[in-house]
Amino acid sequence: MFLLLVACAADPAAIVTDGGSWTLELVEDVLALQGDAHLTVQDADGSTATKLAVLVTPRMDGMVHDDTAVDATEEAEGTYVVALTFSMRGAWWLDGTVADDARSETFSLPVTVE
Ligand SMILES: [Cu+2]
Repeated sequence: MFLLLVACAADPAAIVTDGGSWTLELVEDVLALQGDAHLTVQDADGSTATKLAVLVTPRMDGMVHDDTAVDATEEAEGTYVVALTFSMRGAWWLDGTVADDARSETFSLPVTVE
């Protein structure tokens, strides 16, 4: 009998904000030390989520870097772009908040910086 091992694709999983209102996905497979990250955001019903305030703070497990929160801007409907600078390569998290007029929810999205 064959055991088929399927490698995990680099395609990052979609992340749901802690209140369940929005689903975020990173467009890029990996991020550069400096550059734009694009996040697509959907409502709970799967429709494009527009006019949100999205704030992103890079974080690395077990390390202290001088990382500050950066506002994302809506580049296209439901796609938010944020200019990030990472101080080293490796496994990072994009911690952040998504908010509309009624609520604010948090997320943590794993990313690889090369
Ligand atoms: Cu580090």
